[in-house]
Amino acid sequence: MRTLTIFVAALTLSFVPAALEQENPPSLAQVVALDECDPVTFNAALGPDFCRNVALGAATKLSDLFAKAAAGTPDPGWDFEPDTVNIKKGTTLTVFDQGGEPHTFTEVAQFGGGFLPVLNAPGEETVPECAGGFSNVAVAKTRILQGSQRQITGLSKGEHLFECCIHPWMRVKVEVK
Ligand SMILES: [Cu+2]
Repeated sequence: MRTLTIFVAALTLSFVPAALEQENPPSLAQVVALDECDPVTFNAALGPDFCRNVALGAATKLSDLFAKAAAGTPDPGWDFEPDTVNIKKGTTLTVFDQGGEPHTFTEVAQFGGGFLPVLNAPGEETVPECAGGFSNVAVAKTRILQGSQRQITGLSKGEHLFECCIHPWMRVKVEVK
């Protein structure tokens, strides 16, 4: 009986490493959200603490952000980096907001406009995935606050498109192999 117990214990132990080896530990990939919001003009219009940016002179005033978007030449300081991410299936994608204001990292079928028409390119319609803004729980769940992060897991093989529903020129293409 004692021999059998030892045998079963040994058998169990021998199975543990095999089970762990079945799937490689998921690797990590990172995207950074950047912006250069000007705390003075943004917070005057949008409320205290909306923009908490360490801009050091590189800030864009709120009126300039609107003007550039309306001209179809959106401010390049609002950006996801890198623009294209190639990952293997099982990789955890982490999106850090290092900017001064909130963003969303929202998967869309096709790139298009966000939920604030004033920030969309001329003639660009709101994509369905951004519709309703933060009153839509599905959109609100994709929000990333300043200094925080969102992790994306379980992406299927193929191409995935993500954009910010506030600043829709912030776009990332994720290729999963
Ligand atoms: Cu944004």
